[in-house]
Amino acid sequence: MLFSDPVVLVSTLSVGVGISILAFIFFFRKKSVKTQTSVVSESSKLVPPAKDQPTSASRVHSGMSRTREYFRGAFDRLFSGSQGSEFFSNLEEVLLSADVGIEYAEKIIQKLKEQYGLRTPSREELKSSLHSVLVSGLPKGMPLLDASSDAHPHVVMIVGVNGAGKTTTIAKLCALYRAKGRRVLVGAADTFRAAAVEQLKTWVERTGAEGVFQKEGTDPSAVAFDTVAAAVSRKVDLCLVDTAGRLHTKVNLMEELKKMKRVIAKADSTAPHDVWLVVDGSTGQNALRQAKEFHAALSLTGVVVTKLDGSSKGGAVLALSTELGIPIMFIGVGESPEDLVPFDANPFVDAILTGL
Ligand SMILES: Nc1nc2c(ncn2[C@@H]2O[C@H](COP(=O)(O)OP(=O)(O)OP(=O)(O)O)[C@@H](O)[C@H]2O)c(=O)[nH]1
Ligand SMILES: [Mg+2]
Repeated sequence: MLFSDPVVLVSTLSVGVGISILAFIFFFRKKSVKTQTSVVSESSKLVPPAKDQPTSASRVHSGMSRTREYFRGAFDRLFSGSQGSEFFSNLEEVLLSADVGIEYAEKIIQKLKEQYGLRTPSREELKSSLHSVLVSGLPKGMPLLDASSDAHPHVVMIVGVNGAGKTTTIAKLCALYRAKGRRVLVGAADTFRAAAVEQLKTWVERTGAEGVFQKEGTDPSAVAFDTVAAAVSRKVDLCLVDTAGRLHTKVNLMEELKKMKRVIAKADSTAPHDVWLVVDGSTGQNALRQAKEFHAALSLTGVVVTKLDGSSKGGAVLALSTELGIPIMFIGVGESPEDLVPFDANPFVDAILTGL
């Protein structure tokens, strides 16, 4: 017999057992892979619906990350050496580098010195004192313009130098007010570039707003007049007039905008109800200079500060609101439509000082 030889028997048995073990392992590996796959697909059915959209405060928090990082690094250096009056002059440098502006930086240091004398505060103390000084120096958040209860239509002229973010801000405002169910009409009074009109048209269509668009080269004031006249006759809630940011000279730009403001009043004697300046927050002291010039020419009623997400100089917002005395209406902290957030002092200062 084949198995009469014990050696053959043992080796045959071992081969058999080996094959069985391999088959066993193979079977169960396959099964466990299968099981795993099915668990993954089962559990994917259980994934909760997409989380709520980030809140305004969390958008501001992530948008302000560069400014926050700047302050964290600067505080590390500040607390690794200097004491007393040298500490305060170093702190003033830190504030100036964040574009807080000289006048406001001096005021902040003055208040801190009153509180601490020549004693050097601890990091925690400084953080909490700065928080209260900054929040108390900033105007409280403006109530969000409720376009439904105001004058109909509420006309806002949007002005600013080229590239500041005017058209993008208008697109974001369309998204914001359309989401609140308001009827919004936009006028493309930047007729110097065909691309500018097209850019606005796309957003108007995407958000379900309405628009007045005319040929490139049309007199911008004529477009503004037609826009406001259409807004009045259609009884929309909010009317936004986009303007050009670049003309041959700055004098031309200001004169054109002043003329437009006068012409808008011919279509509705109470309009424009607001003139908002859009400034690029990453340009720091330049933004402040621009704001002063535009304010002198057009009597601004509000400022929108954009591109804070791309900058470590978020202090410009502090300089703008404290030195000009014009309310900051919105801040832009990113490129998506929801990244235009009504300005509010508390979450803004929190976003800069958290984790210091
Ligand atoms: N990261 C970031 N980018 C922004 C923000 N706001 C605007 N931008 C970008 O800035 C650029 C210029 O924006 P526009 O809205 O075209 O600027 P404008 O003021 O209308 O410019 P002109 O029409 O040339 O006068 C675009 O690439 C926008 O996407 C913001 O808050 N964050
Ligand atoms: Mg534009």
